[in-house]
Amino acid sequence: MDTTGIPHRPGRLPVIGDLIGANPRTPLQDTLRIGERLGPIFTRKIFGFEIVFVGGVDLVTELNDEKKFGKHVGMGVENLRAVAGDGLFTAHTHEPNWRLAHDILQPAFSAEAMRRYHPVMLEVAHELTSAWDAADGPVDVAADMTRLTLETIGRAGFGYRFGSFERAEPHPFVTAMIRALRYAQLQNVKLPFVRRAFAGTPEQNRADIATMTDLVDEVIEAREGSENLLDLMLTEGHPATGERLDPVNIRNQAITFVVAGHETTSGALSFALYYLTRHPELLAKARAEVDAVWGDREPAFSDVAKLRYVRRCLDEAMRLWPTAPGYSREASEDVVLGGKYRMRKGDWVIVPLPLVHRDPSAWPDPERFDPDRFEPAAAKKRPAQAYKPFGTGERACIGRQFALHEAVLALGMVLQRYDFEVDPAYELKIVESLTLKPSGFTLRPRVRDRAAENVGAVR
Ligand code: MNH
Repeated sequence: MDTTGIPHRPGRLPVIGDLIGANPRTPLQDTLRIGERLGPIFTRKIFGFEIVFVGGVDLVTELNDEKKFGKHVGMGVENLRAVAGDGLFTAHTHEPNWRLAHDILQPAFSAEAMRRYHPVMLEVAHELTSAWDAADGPVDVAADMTRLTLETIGRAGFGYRFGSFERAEPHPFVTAMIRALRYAQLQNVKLPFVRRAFAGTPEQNRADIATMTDLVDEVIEAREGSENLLDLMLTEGHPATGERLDPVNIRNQAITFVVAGHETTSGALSFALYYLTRHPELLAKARAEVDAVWGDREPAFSDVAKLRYVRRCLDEAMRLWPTAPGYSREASEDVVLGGKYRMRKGDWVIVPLPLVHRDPSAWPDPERFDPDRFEPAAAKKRPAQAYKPFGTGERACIGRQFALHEAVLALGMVLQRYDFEVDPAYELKIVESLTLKPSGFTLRPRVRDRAAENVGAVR
């Protein structure tokens, strides 16, 4: 698009542009730092390749208008097609397989489907608490939340057990996936030697993709015919036309759902625990809710949505660190954005969500962790497009309800069962792959002594 008049960092150089200071490991955090100074719209240019970023709520409200814009499959997402092909996340909206798969898979995310997943989610949450009961030192929160979410999507989606809690190291699928995601993301790095140093070799990448596809093929082979995602894909046709998904697309969907179905939820749980353990008074409030609503019972399906405050803690964690940290929007006609910036049909911009979620016009004191922002009365006062952790429009997250049920359930169970000893020296450090997660964040969980806590309180 025509970028004249859009701010950029001072000191842009010929040829390399804004390269200096750009860290290939932290593109999102670099963009945040730059955006916080430059305002609601800005560009970054590296080797003649200029990208427009839009983080202001007003402009994003225009971009989220489905009549004028749609999802752009570019940058990070385009590269992922090497891994996930025309799976739901990486498909172009105009590819027939997008709508076909969307319509076939929608029933797997209905309220009724969530009810079926609940026992599986509960079983996996118990594996987490068993692991934490047995831990005699600090636990790596993000690693254990990844075990939880991978196991949950494996079992609920595919009837497959990764055995995450029985392994000291991640499952080989996860190791291959993390490397393949990093490889895909770093294909945007323009300097070949930097790219190779950070991303690994094409041979390694081919091997990683083979590890993933082999496992998925094995899972499809071994399917036991319960009512899960895989089952829908293999047995159901389109609700209107009866058309079925082809085998290559099913494999792409399986990889997509395993990846999209666990990384983000794991990060959201980890950030929520980070903020709650940094704010003991908020943790106490969340736990009081769990105690009041669940007591020491195991939660039934309908108990999960009753944890309104726990849910707000997750919402607020995903405001500060939306674990899928952005999306791209493409003009579907010639438009003028914000009455100023000309976009031709096909021009696109990136929406870095942590900037949208910190726009001071919608979020007073944006850096403060405050779950009460999500009380219904407060939320109603905000512009509708100020909070988009699950994306927007018809290409928004299909797994939202799945993720929220799983995350509220797991966080509720953890608050119900443990006190936490924190490492006071820890400062939040965020690793970027496709998603965001706290790095090196540990807690020491201790099973609560309810009887002792209640002394004096109950008379
Ligand atoms: Mn999910 C799309 C965030 C959990 C499966 N997801 C998206 C998008 C965002 C997103 C943002 C839109 C991306 C874009 O516009 O390019 N997703 C999340 C977050 C969580 C999450 C923050 C957890 C927290 N997602 C899940 C889970 C599943 C899932 C769980 C599956 C079980 N997400 C998807 C799929 C898509 C998607 C599939 C692509 C949907 C489509 O384009 O039709």
